[in-house]
Amino acid sequence: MSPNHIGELFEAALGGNRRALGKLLTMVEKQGSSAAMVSERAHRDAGQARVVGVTGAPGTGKSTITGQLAGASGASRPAILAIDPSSPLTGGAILGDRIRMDNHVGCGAFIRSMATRGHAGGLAVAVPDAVRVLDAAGCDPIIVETVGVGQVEVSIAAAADTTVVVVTPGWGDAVQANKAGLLEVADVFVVNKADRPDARGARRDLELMLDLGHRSRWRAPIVLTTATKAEGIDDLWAEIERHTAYLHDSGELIRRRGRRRRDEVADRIELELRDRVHQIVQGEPGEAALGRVDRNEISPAAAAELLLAALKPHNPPEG
Ligand SMILES: Nc1nc2c(ncn2[C@@H]2O[C@H](COP(=O)(O)OP(=O)(O)O)[C@@H](O)[C@H]2O)c(=O)[nH]1
Ligand SMILES: [Mg+2]
Repeated sequence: MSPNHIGELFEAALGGNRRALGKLLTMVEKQGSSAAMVSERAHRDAGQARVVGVTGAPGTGKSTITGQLAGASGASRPAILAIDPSSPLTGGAILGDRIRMDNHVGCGAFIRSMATRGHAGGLAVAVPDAVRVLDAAGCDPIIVETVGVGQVEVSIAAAADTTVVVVTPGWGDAVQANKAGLLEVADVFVVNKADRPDARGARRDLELMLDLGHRSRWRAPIVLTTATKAEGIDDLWAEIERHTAYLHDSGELIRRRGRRRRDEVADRIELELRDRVHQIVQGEPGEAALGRVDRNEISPAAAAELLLAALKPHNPPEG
């Protein structure tokens, strides 16, 4: 793919062409040879959109809320990025999500599902790129839905300007969210399925946990919603906007985005190194060194030392 062609796709995407936008997203999703060029081009124009992460346990209502939020934002070009960490196996679930969202999205939001190919670490670089592409294409807000179960998923959800954590009444959901590390990353809490008994109890549990762990200047508000009836969604959007204003006024937005870029660079290096480690270990030098370990000629430590030489740069990187 030539830079010219990529430039044309961006022009078209900016003009509202969904197919062009879809093509660009496919390129960064695959992280193939064109991804770096797309990322580069997107980075120049990105930084305008509000990025909202929505996370929580499966079935809490994230997709329903996400679809509703896109509408409540009143924006002309909202985008939804639904991340499924367990993909090939649950392709059906993605489709289900899509249909559920489409039912609620009356605002013509651009919706895209993204799956991990191979290891979850790939998402840590593909998702920031996808957000960048949507941003450069003029989408705003960009709402990223992830299942808040693993470390990678939680960190992806937290790589937003505003992170919304969804829990439901009962079953010690708040406690589970705490265990998953979701309490620390929440800027706004949602107790969804407020049509069920004891939604207020769930709010009280959250308040107590927040009292214990509260540190920063921003205290995460708790909003009760019944997403299937669109109840509380306007309040939720209002809290997200209040948080956006806080981010701007406090200077936290600049700090947060800076941290995010630094994390992304580190994630990219880590991913690249991990690939190279696999290549080295599975390649000829690796086989040879491992053979010597098997024959008790050298220790695993010595083998690692030998193979590490292949990773070390001959010249220090240029700043
Ligand atoms: N009773 C009730 N059910 C809801 C509510 N919000 C979502 N649901 C249902 O919960 C199920 C899971 O919703 P979904 O949005 O797919 O959750 P996700 O897995 O977190 O994305 C669906 O059957 C929804 O219709 C709500 O406010 N009240
Ligand atoms: Mg979902």
